[in-house]
Amino acid sequence: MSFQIPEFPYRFDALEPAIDAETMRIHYTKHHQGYVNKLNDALKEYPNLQSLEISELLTQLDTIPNEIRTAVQNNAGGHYNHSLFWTSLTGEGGGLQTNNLLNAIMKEFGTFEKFKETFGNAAKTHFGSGWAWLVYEHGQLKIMTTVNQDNPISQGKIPLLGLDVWEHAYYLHYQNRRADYVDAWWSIVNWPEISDRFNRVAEG
Ligand code: MN3
Repeated sequence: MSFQIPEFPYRFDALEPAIDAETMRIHYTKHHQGYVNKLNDALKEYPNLQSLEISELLTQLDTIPNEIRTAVQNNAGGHYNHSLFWTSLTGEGGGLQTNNLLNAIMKEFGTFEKFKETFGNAAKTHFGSGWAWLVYEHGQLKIMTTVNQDNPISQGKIPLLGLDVWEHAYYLHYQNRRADYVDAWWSIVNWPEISDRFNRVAEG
């Protein structure tokens, strides 16, 4: 058994103009596929780890043998993060309606605009490669960032929405203008999907 890249959930041009087709094509076929390949490579001699869920690898990093731990952290993380990223986005529109998630956001951040501002600033100011996240922990929503391909689940938090701020996610179209990419990205967030995730963890 080896880890497989999930099917891409829409056309590469589905998120234009926020994210261009060529960026999406390279991001999925080269970067995401690369993480999957390197993860399988790292686990080649460890059949017991190959049968775990990707989330299990990331929540048990301290039990992974030393010689492959960094490779697993980076590449299982890259696989998990990108799988979540594709399904967090849509070209079909779909804003956040009044629902449990919006209520929780208002409770935590005051207004939806304030939430966007705080999350956006975290994404824009994160130094170097990494991700900005909306996570759920102990009944609360929080905003955080991680470096490289680290994922909040390794720190006991449940990721609901993640924004890839690696240059490979935006550089072809936006060059150094990460802030423009972050601002445009809000228009393609799949809020119905994020709301479903929130309802599942809030009930669980
Ligand atoms: Mn990426």
